[in-house]
Amino acid sequence: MTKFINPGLMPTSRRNVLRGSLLAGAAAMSGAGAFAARRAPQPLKADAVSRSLHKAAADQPAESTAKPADLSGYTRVKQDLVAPPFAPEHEQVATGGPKIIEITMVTEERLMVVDEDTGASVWALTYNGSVPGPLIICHEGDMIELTMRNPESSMMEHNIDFHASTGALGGGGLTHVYPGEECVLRWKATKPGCFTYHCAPGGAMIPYHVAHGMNGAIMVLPRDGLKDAQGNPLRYDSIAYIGEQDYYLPMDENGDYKTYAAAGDDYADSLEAMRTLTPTHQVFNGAVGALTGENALKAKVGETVLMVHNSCNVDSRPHLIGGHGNYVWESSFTDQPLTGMETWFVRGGSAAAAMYTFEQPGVYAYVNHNLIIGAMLGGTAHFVVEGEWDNTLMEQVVAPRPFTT
Ligand SMILES: [Cu+2]
Repeated sequence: MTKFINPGLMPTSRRNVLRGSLLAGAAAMSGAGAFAARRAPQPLKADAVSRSLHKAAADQPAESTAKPADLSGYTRVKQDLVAPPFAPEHEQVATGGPKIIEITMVTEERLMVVDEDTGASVWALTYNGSVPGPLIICHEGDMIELTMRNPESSMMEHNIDFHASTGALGGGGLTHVYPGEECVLRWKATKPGCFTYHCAPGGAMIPYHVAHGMNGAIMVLPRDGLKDAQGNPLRYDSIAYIGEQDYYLPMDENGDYKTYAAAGDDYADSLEAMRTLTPTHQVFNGAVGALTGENALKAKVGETVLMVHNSCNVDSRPHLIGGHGNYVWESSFTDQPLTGMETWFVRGGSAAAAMYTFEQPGVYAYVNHNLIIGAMLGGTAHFVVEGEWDNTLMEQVVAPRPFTT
């Protein structure tokens, strides 16, 4: 049955819209996509009329000539997602055949303190309550089957665009969920590497949601694991998952950060602040100090850490002060890794991985080496490393003392 879903544009069917075939192209990015036209993005809860329109469209019989996916040969497993900076349980080298990995995400809107010193706060838009959203890990050839739920208490619609996936705006066209709705999306991970994912409801709502924390990363490992340029296996002992988040928090005429009663109430003020392209904060894992002090990352001398760095919106230049990126994958895991890097690059709209084996104990600062961002906007994490000092690598031959000429 054909339904006129987006009056004034073109007749279509529910299934065509679900497949995202109408969403490809610039129109969708400007907010004029099929969903955006039918269910205009808005900061407040969907009104009754638009919700019933959506329900009516959902009741239409699906029309498609596409063949059902052949799922034979896949094993179903569940992956329990965990909050950053941790990684879910996973194998570095895949055993058995390809898997359908079932995950669940809840789109949670929550008030978060960004900087305790100034009282800056944000109604964060999140996947599973954290900024960044949880790290997902699979192997090339696996399928991700995501159940996404938007609680009835939410003020906004949400969706998800996986940069690692293929088609339908990265799944964004198939996953718009209003408060009280859920959806299931399955997609095949065909490209090994680290990739960002983010909410993309349409128009200015895309950067609004991303700049309110609604982004995260997936790591798609080669089935036989990571390798160096000669094909030798590279293994890590632990993962540190770091999400760089730029915030544009509105201030009042006195220069104090404004507070809002509910998610979305800051929409107009935020858009004005975002237009400056000048973040008030650029933090790791949601807030100033989220990965320093008591929250610092822990490691031991001899431990190999894989640092997975997600930056959905802004370019970043991570640097481990006192250490290096022994192996760095800014692009596909099938590309040869960069080696011995002092600073590496995370393109805004992507995620990258860097591997390092700690050789000295002490505190290492992992920073955005735009040091204005690292030191003044919040882009710093700390590794606290235990172990024995190696005087061959470094020794304080003379401690600071007065001198005479
Ligand atoms: Cu969203």
